[in-house]
Amino acid sequence: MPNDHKMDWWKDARFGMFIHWGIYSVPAGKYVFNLPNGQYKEDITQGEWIMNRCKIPVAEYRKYAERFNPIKFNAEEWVLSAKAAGQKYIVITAKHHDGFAMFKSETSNYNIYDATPFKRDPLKELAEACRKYGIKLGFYYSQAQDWGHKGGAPNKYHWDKAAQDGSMDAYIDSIAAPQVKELLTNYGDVAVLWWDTPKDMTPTLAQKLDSITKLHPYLITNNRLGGGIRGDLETPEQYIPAAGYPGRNWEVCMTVNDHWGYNAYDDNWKSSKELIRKLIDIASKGGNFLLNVGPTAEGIIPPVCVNTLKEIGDWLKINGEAIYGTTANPFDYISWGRATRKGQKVFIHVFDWPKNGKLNVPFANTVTKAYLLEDTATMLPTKTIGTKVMVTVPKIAPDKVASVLVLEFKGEPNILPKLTEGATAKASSELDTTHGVNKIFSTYPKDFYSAAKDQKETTIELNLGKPLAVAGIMLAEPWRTWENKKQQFTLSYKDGNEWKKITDGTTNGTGHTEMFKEVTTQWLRLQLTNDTDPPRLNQLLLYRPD
Ligand code: FHN
Repeated sequence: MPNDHKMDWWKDARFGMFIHWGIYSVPAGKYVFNLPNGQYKEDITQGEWIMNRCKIPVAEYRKYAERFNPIKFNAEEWVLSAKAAGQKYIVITAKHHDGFAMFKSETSNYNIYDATPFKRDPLKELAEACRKYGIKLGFYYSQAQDWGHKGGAPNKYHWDKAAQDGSMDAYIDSIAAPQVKELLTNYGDVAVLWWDTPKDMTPTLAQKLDSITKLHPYLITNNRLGGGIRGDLETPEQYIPAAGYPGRNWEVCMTVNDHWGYNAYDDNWKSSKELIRKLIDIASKGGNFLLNVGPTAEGIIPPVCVNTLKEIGDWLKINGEAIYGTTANPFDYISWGRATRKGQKVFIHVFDWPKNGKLNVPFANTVTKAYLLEDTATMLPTKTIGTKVMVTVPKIAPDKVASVLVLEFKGEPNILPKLTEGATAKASSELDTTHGVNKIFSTYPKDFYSAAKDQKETTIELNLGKPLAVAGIMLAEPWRTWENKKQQFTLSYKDGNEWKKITDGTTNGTGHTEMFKEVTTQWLRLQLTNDTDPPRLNQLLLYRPD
C-alpha cells in the first residue's frame, strides 16, 4: 500500500551526506602498472572505479581487503560531522561496483567483517550513531554492476572472465537479493535505498529486488534500479538541472572534489561558499542536495571536507529556516540571488548585495513584514511599486555568501507570467515529432528539442506575441558534465526588419544562464552550433529586467 507521506521528512530535509567508502580507499587513487620491460607506470587519477579502469584481476583486487583496517573509524564522529554540516540524512555505499560488502554479510564472505583484519560492521555502528543523533540512514547498493562476484554486470566487459563471467539471474538471486534483505533487516529503520547504474537490469531482474523493497512502505528508493521502475526520486549527478525537475522529487548528488571515493592526490576542493550557493540554488528549484565525502582507508573523512561541511553548517545555523521544509522559488528568476518559500513567507537569498541599498523583488503582493534572518528584530521598509516590492536594506551585506531577507506577505504570490508563456517558435530543422522545437517550452527535463540528425547548426525564431522587455536567458541542455559537450549560441532580437545581436557564447553542455542589457522586442532568434551532435535544447526560459 503506497505511503503518501513517506517523502515528507525527505522533502523537508533538503540536505544529506553521501559516503563513498570501500577497499578502493586503500590504493587512494593510485595504481602502478608493471610494464613488460621491467618499467612501471603510475596512475594517480583513480577512485572507486580503480578495479575497472585499471583492469585489476579479482584475486589481485581482493588483496586490498587484506590491507583494509580502518581503526580510526568512529561512526559518531561521522554522524556528528553530518549534523554539524546541517545534513539530515546519510547515504553510505553498502556495496559499490567492486562487489565488496561494507557490512557483515552471511551471503558472501567478500565483506568487511570476514575478509579484512577490521572484523567490525561499520554499518551497524553507523546505524546506532544515526539513531542516537536523529539522522536518517540510507544505503547505496550497486545492484547490477558487481565485478567481484560471478554473473555481476560488467560496465562494458569482464576483464577477468574466469572470476567474473556467469549468470546475472543467478547473481541477483544468490548475492544481490539476499544482501538487500540483510540491509533492510539487520540495521533497524533504513530510510533510503540508493540503487546505481542499472546495467543489464531487465524488468524481471528489477522485479526481484523491487518486491523486497515493497515490503518496507517507508523506504525511499531512487530512479536507478532499472527495468522501467521509476522509484521515488530523480538523481541528477554532478550538475544542477537548470529548471529543476517539475513534478518529480529530485536530488542532486555531487562530490566536494572530483572523486567519489578517496583520492589522496585530488585537492580540487569546492569552497563552502560555492557549495552553500549550490544548496540554495537546488532548494530554490525544489530539490535536495546529497553532498559526498570519500573517507580514507583509516576511516577518516578528509579534514578539509569536515571543515567545509562545518562552514556550510554554520551558515545553516542562522539561515536553516530558509532551506529546511521550504518549497521552490514562487516567482521568476532573479539574477542577484535565489528564493525559497514556506507558506506566507518568502526567503530571498541575496548573493550580490545592492550598493544602493534597494532590492526589487518581482512580486506585487502586500508585504506585512520584511527583515533579515540575521536580525529578525529589525523591520525593513518596503514599498510595492507596480509588479515589484522594493525593500530598503542595510548598506553592508550581513553575510558574504548569501544574506537571507524574509518577506511575510498576504495571499498567493502575484507574479507576472513567464515571458515565454504564449510564445511560439519555429526552427530551421527538427529531428522528429517527439523532438520538435516546442519542446523548448516543456518543463519536463527529459523532453528536448533536437535539430535534424545531419545538422550541426540550427536557427530557432521565437515570437513572444507582443513586444516585451527581456534581460536574460536560460538554456537547459540534455548532456552531463562528464560528456564534455558544448554548444555555441548567438541570441539576436528583431529591431524593425533588422536582426541585432544581443549576446553569444559557449555552453558547458548541461545549461547556460545569462543576464544581458534589456531589449524590448517581440521577436528573438537563437542560433546554435554543435561540433559533435545535432544541436539540442531541453528548455529555454527568458527573464525580465531585475
Ligand atoms: O559509477 C558510479 C560512481 O562510481 C558513483 O557511485 C556515482 C554516484 O552517483 N554513480 C555512478 C556514476 O553515475
